[in-house]
Amino acid sequence: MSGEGAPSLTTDGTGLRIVVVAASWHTTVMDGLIAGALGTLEPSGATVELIRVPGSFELPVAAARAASAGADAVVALGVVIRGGTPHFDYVCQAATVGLTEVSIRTGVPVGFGVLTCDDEQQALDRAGLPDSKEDKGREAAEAALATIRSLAAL
Ligand code: DLZ
Repeated sequence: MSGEGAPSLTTDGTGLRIVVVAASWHTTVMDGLIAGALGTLEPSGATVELIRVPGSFELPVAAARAASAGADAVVALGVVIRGGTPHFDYVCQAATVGLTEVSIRTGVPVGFGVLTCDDEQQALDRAGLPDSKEDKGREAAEAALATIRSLAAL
């Protein structure tokens, strides 16, 4: 999937409570994703909490708890890198379907910042680090804030 065509999104978080749930595998990439998300959310005026979980498989349950605890939106961050077994597919599927289900069931927007990559370089390219081409942590945070505003208009 290409990163070209990404929109410019409103990022006013005044009065909002945003929970960032972040997996812990692949430390360097995760540090970049978290910095990108927090660098968008904190200046936006939102109240921000960061919750760490072991892996991307655990992101949906943390997002569900954040939603039931009153978060206005959740930003989910993780990195899954393909290995030599089908495990990659199961973790990606669990995270993607789980986060989608949480968002639809609770009505709380979930910004999807889970990288699913063939190798570490693909992840580094999207991590918002100084040499990265893209910043998926920032994009997920912007999407979460913008979706809150979109839903409020309905
Ligand atoms: C087990 C596992 C593997 C092999 N790879 C990753 C990964 O690349 N990224 C990630 O976020 N998590 C990985 N995990 C851990 C699972 O997400 C989960 O934490 C464990 O299976 C324990 O439930």
